[in-house]
Amino acid sequence: MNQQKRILAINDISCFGKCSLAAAVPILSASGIETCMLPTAVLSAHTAFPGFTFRDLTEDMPSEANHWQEMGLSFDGIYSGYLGSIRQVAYVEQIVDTFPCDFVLVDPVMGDNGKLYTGFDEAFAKELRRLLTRADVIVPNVTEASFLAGIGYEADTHSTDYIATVLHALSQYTKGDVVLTGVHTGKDTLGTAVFQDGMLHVIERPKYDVVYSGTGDVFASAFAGAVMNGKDVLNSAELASDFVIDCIEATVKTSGNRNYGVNFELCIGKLIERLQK
Ligand code: PXL
Repeated sequence: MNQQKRILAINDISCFGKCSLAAAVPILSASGIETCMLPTAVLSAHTAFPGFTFRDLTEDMPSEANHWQEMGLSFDGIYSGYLGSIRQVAYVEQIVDTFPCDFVLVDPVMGDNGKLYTGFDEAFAKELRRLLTRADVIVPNVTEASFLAGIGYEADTHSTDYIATVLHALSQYTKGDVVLTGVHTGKDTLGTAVFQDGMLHVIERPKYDVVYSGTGDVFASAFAGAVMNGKDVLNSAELASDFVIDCIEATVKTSGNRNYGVNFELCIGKLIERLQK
């Protein structure tokens, strides 16, 4: 019998830009987890690059899931990220209902720095809320959390009151734990707020002047890998925060363009070490 854990990763293929499945698959592999992929769209490059091509794969999703069902496939975890159309929310819900598993992770990919990414709007945010009810853990950044909660985005430093208000509002929509990334805890610090079993923990790390795209996907993938290896939500969020910092430090040394993402490939060895601790 194959005892290796298997996760279903629902995300796009951005052919260039080191995000989505291009980050999830190698990071989950390094974590010892088999990944079954459900691509939501194929883009020439992620949407921060003007002129990107976009092939919507919504129509393929139900037949792919049907085939897995016919094959008798099962998953230990399901991890959803960037969805290519509003209709995909309902398909992901069906998939979660069809393939019961121990761990459903929803990364409500929609925006960052107070703005929605190209292609998303408030209607999408409202639809995506439904998926939160099926999640064991959600990993929004502060922008995504504010759109989901229907609360204005606070720029600059995020006060403890603001974070508590957002988490409280989100708790209407999910019973799962919330791992809130990109919290500006201070001038020189960046935090991750973990709301686990009613308790709030804040993981604080040094802030870098540079902001790279795709770090949310790197975080969520490392987090998923750690949970699938039996670590609890808080330890997994700490591991993922430290891994993102490893990646940023490696990137600052080797590249400059923020849209090119982080050089996580150079840090895979460190990820494996962190998982073994
Ligand atoms: O990293 C988030 C992300 C995922 N997928 C696509 C994106 C983005 C962010 O811009 O454009 C296609």
